[in-house]
Amino acid sequence: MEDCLFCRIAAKKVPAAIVHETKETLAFRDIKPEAPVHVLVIPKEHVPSLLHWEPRHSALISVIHETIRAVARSEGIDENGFRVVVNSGRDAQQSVSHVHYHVLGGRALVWPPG
Ligand code: DGP
Repeated sequence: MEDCLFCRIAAKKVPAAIVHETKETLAFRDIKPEAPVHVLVIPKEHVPSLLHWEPRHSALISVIHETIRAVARSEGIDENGFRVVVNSGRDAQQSVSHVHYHVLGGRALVWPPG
């Protein structure tokens, strides 16, 4: 999708600090980090939000989880722990309509989130 920011990042038309890539997924640093490690994991396919995953995506969802694990290991946050957040819709303040998994770590995270 030409007008989708994360599609443009996935297509390398908009620069991003990429930390991990597979054929189907991309992981890059969030431009406004909320923790020492703040990486976004996205499918390269345009899926607007968590509500738009379909049964045909089950293998892709599995690759998303593998990508999250690879990022946690390469960023060195796997041992102490990390958080994965998916904002979905207005009340959760989803600001980019391309599903993305925030991977946050590198400090003690408070709970509950705001
Ligand atoms: P959300 O609020 O859950 O939709 O998160 C969107 C995130 O995307 C937010 O934390 C900031 C990040 N972001 C927005 N624009 C860009 C960009 O151009 N590059 C990168 N790397 N991150 C971006």
